[in-house]
Amino acid sequence: MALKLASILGSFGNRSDRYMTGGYASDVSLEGLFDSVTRIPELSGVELVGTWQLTADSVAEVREHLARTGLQPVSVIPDLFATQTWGKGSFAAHDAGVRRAAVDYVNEMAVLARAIDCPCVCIWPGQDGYDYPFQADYAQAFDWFAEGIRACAEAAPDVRFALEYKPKEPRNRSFLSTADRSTLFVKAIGLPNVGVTLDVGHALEAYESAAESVALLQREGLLAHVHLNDNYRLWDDDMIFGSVHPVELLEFVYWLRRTSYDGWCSFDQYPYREDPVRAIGEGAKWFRALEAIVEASDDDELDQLLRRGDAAEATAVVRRLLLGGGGASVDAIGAVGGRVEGGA
Ligand SMILES: [Mn+2]
Repeated sequence: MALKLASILGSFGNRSDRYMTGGYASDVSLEGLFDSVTRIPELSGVELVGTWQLTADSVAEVREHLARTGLQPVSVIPDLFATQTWGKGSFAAHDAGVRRAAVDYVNEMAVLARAIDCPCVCIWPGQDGYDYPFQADYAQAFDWFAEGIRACAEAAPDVRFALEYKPKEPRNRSFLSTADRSTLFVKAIGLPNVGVTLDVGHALEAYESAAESVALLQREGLLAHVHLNDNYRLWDDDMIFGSVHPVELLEFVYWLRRTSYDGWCSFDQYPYREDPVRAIGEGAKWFRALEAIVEASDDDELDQLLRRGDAAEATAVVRRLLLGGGGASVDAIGAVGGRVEGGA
């Protein structure tokens, strides 16, 4: 079964950074954004960001475009990062008024999500973190953050809240930084409709094995949403999925399948200088290609591979899966594995 693929809608619009503040392209209308997504046949869903695409004023127009294109609303991402109110934090801001405003705003976004029949609110608390030593009371911030998310999740028990971790940027250090810490946060919140968004690029940047993070989050029943991209590991480059780390991403896709993940996988690429339809379309082809390799592989063989834990055999199997018959044959690998198996 192929996993459902979507994209963040704004990636098809103008893209800016702190140098090219006006953006590398031109602004695109909501209609144009939706039309771009329909040009990638692998995609069947979209994610909408508050302020930029989904507000009380735009909800009727969004509904029209969803109906017109047949695209599914996958998640709504409250804008907790691009509005000046949140410049020094949202759920974990020092200012109690800002913390209350974050809860109120996310409550409103849950209502808008319902209004477009979207089951998930993906919370990326990008401004909740710190930049300098002695700037944050870490224990207090943890409690503030958990209290705020708990209030939102209790107010909308029919909506799934997926917390997206990222080690840094825009803050030098984020509070919600890793899969492990996200697990701690979600367990402290203790509500069934709160889970985790695994952005594969954020996992790489956090020096995680994205596959291991899938395994951990699925073991805890917490994997609620997935974002797809790639990077060079030092920064959230948001590059074409598969372009830099095909071996690790093969393992990542394998573990999505092995743990029976059946949620959405949504592209969170940010093609600064590339044509978005081509760049995100290429990511979709990489995902489907890796998925096809996993589909065609022998489940028992890979089970046994993991059981044996033999490094050279593991790389030989990866080489064969990715590069085909030019590598070691299955039989040759089996001979190595067979010898080890006797002692296991
Ligand atoms: Mn993301």
